[in-house]
Amino acid sequence: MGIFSKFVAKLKGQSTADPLDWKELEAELLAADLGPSLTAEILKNAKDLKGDDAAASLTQILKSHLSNKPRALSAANPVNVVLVVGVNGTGKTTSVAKLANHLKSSGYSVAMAAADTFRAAAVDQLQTWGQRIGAAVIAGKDGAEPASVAFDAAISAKDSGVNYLLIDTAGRLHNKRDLMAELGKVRRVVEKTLPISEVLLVIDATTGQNGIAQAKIFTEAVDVTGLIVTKLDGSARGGVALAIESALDIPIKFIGNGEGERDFALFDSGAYLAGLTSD
Ligand SMILES: Nc1nc2c(ncn2[C@@H]2O[C@H](COP(=O)(O)OP(=O)(O)O)[C@@H](O)[C@H]2O)c(=O)[nH]1
Ligand SMILES: [Mg+2]
Repeated sequence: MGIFSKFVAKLKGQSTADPLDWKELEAELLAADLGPSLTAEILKNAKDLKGDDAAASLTQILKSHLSNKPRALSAANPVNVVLVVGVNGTGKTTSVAKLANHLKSSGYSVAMAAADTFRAAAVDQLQTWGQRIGAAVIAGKDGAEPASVAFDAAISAKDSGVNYLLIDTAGRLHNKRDLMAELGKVRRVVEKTLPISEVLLVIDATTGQNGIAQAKIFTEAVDVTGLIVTKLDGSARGGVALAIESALDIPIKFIGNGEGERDFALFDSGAYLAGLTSD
């Protein structure tokens, strides 16, 4: 049942909603992680809703809070470089592997670069994934700089002519200036060889409003083209995707809903909206 289902059901056949129903809806939207400002905005717009077409009108209102930018992953270049960024623990490395698996299943050739060189375990983690899903991993020697791994990976991807190069990065969130410098350096060295097609920001759905605040720092530091929202299997809060897009105006391109390589899907905005109001 969607977060708006009960409300829509109550409105059926009524000329207007009861004040008590508005209070209840407000509490439900906040509990669903829509955040105070989006909740207030939706409630304001929803005050005009009545009767049998409430679900359709509400869907229109909710849709206006989603991004209009394209959701499909860029395939414009001979080698498409995808930089994956985000806070530690959000699911970057896992998502790089899942995306590689998804692209391979769609018939593309893929390589992954282990540019989180700050933790040795992060390189091992990506290499283990590479073996599991059968995709090449480009890693540096111990203590290599992220930018040098990314530089080598771009040259290797161009030479081998893979369709996609996915670059895993470190998620150290110190301050905006350091983050900008670090990601800017990775971007510049890659761009000596290949253009960057996408920068995907990974957000952990279970962190709610706090995750959105952290994500904003990344969007200010680097030009993010799309989002991957992970751990939707662990989040009972169906509103989080809407809250994220409304706050950032960046399209969610993929979602993660488990720890396995197949627990990954394109974000279907139509189905998502329908799910919010259907029973
Ligand atoms: N339940 C669930 N766990 C996830 C998902 N994505 C990642 N994880 C787990 O989250 C933890 C951190 O993931 P990792 O990829 O290492 O995050 P990173 O630090 O951003 O690279 C790992 O235990 C993953 O298995 C997801 O969609 N659902
Ligand atoms: Mg990682």
